[in-house]
Amino acid sequence: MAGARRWKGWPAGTQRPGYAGPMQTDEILNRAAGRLASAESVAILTGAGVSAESGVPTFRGHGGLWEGRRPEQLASPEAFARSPEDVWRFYLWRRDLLAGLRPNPGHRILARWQDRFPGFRLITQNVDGLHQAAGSREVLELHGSLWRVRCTGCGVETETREVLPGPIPTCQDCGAALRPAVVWFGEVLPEPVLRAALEAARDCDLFLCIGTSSLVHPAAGLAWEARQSGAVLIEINLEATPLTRSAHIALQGPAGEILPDLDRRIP
Ligand code: BV8
Ligand code: ZN
Repeated sequence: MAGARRWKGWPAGTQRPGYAGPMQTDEILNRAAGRLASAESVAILTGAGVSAESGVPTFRGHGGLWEGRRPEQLASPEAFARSPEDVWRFYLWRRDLLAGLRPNPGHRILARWQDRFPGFRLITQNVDGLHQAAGSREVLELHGSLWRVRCTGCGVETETREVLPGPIPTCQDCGAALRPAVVWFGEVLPEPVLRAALEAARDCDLFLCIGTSSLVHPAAGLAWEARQSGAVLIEINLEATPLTRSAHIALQGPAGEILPDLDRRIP
C-alpha cells in the first residue's frame, strides 16, 4: 500500500476510540456467564474486533483498513482485474504485518471453550488465522484465509506462510497469477462453510457475537438467524452496532478483557 504505515496499535495514552470503559455491571456479566454455563449448544461469530488487541487493524473503525476508503476498491474481483498489483500490495502488506502478530487472551479463551461447552462451533469472518494459532479447531472461515492463495489459471489452492514474491505472485504449476483465497465483495461464500454456519446458528441455544460491526452479509445475518431460532443472543463489542438492539445481553468493552472475565465467572 502506498506509504503504508505499520500498524502500531492505538496512539499512546489515548483512550481507544469508542471504548467507554467497562460499562457493564457485575450483574450483567454474571447473567451472561450464567447463560453460558447453562447452554446446551454454543455458537460464536467473530469479526475483526477479536483480533484488534493482537494489533490487527479492523476494517471500519478508527485507523481501520477501510477507514475513508471504499472496501470494494481493494477487496473485489473488479479491483483485482483492474489492478492486481495494487490488490496484491494490500494483501502482501497484511501478510507481512500479521506474520509477527500473536493471538490475544480473547482468542485463547475461545480455544479453551471448544472443549468446555457442548456443541461448540466457532464461525469467523476473519482471515488472519489467529483463532487456529490459539488452538481453535474446525474453525468455520466464512471469508477464507490470508494464508491461502488460489491460482487464477489452474485453480490450485495452497496454504503458505512464505513471503510471496511480488508484485503479482504466480503459480509454480502453470505460471498464471495467484490471488488471495479470500472472499471478496460480490463473491459468494464457500457453500459448505456457510451451510455449516447456518446450521450452527439455527441449532444453538446460545449465540455469542464478538467484535463485528454486523454490516457484512450474509455473515451478519447469522446472529438474527440464531435469535429467530430461539437462541439467547449475546454481543461483545466496543460500541453499539445494528445488532445491539436485538441482543438479549450487550457487553461493551474489549473482547480480550471481557472474555477472560466471563470465563472466570462461569461456575
Ligand atoms: C455475497 C475480504 C452473494 C477478505 C470481506 C445483503 C444485504 C446487504 C449487502 C449484501 C447482502 N448480501 C450481499 C451483500 C453485499 C456485500 C455486503 O455485505 N456489503 C455490505 C458492506 C453492505 N456482501 C458480499 O458481497 C458477500 N458476498 O453475499 O455474495 C451476493 C453478492 C452481491 C450481492 C448480493 C449477493 C461477501 C462479503 C465478504 C467480503 N469480504 N473481506 C479480506 O480482505 O479481509 S469483508 C470484511 O468485512 C472482512 O472480511 C470482515 O471480516 C468483514 C466484516 O467486518 P468486521 O469483521 O465486522 O470488521 P469491522 O472493522 O467492520 O468491525 C470491527 C468491529 O469490532 C467494530 O464493531 C468495533 O467496534 C469492534 N471492535 C474493535 N476492537 C474491539 C472490538 N470489539 C471488541 N473488542 C475489541 N478490542
Ligand atoms: Zn496454476
